[in-house]
Amino acid sequence: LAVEYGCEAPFEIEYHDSVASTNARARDLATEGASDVVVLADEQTGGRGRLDRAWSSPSGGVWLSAVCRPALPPARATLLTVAASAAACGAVREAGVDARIKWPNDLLVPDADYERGGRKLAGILTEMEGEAGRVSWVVVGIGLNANVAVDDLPADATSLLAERDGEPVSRRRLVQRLLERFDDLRDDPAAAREAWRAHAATLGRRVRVTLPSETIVGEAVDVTDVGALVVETGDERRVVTAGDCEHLR
Ligand code: BTX
Repeated sequence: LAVEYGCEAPFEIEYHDSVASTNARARDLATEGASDVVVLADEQTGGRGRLDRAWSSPSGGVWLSAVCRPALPPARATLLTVAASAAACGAVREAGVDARIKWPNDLLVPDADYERGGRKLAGILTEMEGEAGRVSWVVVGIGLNANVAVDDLPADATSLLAERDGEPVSRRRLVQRLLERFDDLRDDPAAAREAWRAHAATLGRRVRVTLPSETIVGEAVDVTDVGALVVETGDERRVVTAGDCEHLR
């Protein structure tokens, strides 16, 4: 795998042919003090999404996790999720696939049959640890269905291989571009927000956001520089920092 990749990325890369979860491995490295390291696997046997949901990670995908130590208060650590989605979306678009960002953490490819969103191409899982009002580490996990057959993925998912009519993508170039963009955007909240907005599928849509304690329905009108969604419900503006979001039209 290291030979296939051979990236000159702004991160040191640890390669695995197969690993349970790159996020779990990255968390271990983070607690040992690592920084600016990326764990990259061809296959995950126990990939995870949010809320401990399973993430299918067959061989041929891009499953990676970056360990970062940003000088940020915990409330701003979600900036890294914004930077990662914008970076992944940009890299995918360079590979010729029209991906959009669905708040908070999905890349979708629009599909005529899926007017409420599209098929899921990628997902991002950010985990962090902080103390005394400071982030000690953040692990940003990106799962991108690159050279994977759709038969090996859940329904409603797609892959770069499928969207490119069976032509495999260069994972080396994809990861290199993704990590370069991520490195640029993670220190530049204004640029990250602009890049995010440029590719957003959620803005201007009517959405239903499910929070642990309530459900908000309204129009998604903006995203803040740390990635919170601004929803207009008719009588008020709500700023939501996390939750599951459904596009209603
Ligand atoms: P999520 O909780 O938003 O999405 C999980 C849901 O997405 C699943 O319940 C399933 O319906 C669907 N799903 C599962 N696998 C795939 C897939 N390969 N493609 C499309 N849809 C799928 C999103 O969580 C965050 C996922 C992060 C994955 C990365 S991979 C590298 C790193 N390591 C790790 O264990 N997780 C992250």
